[in-house]
Amino acid sequence: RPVVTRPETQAIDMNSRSNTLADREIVPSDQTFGFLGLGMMGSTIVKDLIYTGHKVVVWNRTIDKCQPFVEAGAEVKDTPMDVVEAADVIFCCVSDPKGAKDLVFGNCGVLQLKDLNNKAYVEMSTIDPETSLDIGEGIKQCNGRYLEAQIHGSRQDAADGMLIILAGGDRTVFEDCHSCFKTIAKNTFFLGNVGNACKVNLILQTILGVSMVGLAEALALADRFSISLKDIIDIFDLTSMRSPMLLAKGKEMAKGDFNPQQPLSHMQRDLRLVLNMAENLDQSMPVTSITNEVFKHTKRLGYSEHDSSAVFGYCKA
Ligand code: NA7
Repeated sequence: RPVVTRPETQAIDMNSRSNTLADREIVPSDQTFGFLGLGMMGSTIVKDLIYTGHKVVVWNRTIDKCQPFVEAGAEVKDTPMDVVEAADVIFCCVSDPKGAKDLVFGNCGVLQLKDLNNKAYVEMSTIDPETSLDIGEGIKQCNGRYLEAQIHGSRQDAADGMLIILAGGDRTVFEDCHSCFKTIAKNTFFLGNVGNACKVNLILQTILGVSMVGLAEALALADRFSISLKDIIDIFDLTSMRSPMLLAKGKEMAKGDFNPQQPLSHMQRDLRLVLNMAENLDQSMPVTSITNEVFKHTKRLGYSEHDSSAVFGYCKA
């Protein structure tokens, strides 16, 4: 087994701004926005929301991560329920479906409030359609409005304000979020009912995961032949197969630089969600199944917190 060191956790730079913000005329909504989850994605998004003049109330499980946001002007609350009390629109952006459900249905969770009084809840964590339907139903039963707003893009895309928002559910919430989405995304799609945006997001992740393993396997073969990976990538760049994502990932693989833009554990989570979704439909997905196994094994080698491109580590081993 190769010895794998964990990637360094980068502190959020509260002074950095995406270049794109200067070109966007953003008139901040006068509503109060709650934000649950200040991981890499959440903190980057909140930083820009504060910068563009939104009033923000935050909560994070590890409370220390809230401090830079207090200094930037956000209010901090002790529990998700407290955030909901203080805000009109509440975003959630945590690691996985279980975390997303805990924040809604758990102790001190959103639904402890019983009457949400038409407040809006926006789920940004990557989740499967069933989880989204459950959360949406819970919110609606407590007189709230629900939108799934899945974020497609890397951590760098978030830092650049270049995410793509895929939304489904209550259209009035989608409209309430207009100035927030304009701050963080280059494109926003409303895809209809709850569940649709989750499906589209996971389908896009399938394309990404399968492509990444194909690239890693091919580059590992080149490496065995001692062919320069740089040459392969330069030639690949001239072909009709070229894509910005595959080029970027190929360069990372060649350098062995797996700085997490989209952590490998998130990619494997998404493939697992895709396969569960397909299982319910009896849809055969042999290539995705194998891709999932490759990512699972790469996790076991210690690359969970590295970028998904670290799958090259498995292919080379
Ligand atoms: P990170 O940087 O790994 O951050 C994960 C966040 O989720 C972080 O704030 C965690 O809190 C929080 N988390 C995880 N599990 C829980 C539970 N059970 N309860 C409460 N909070 C939790 O991920 P990213 O920011 O890159 O991505 C977040 C989502 O955006 C993800 O779904 C992507 O697909 C899209 P912690 O700080 O560890 O206390």
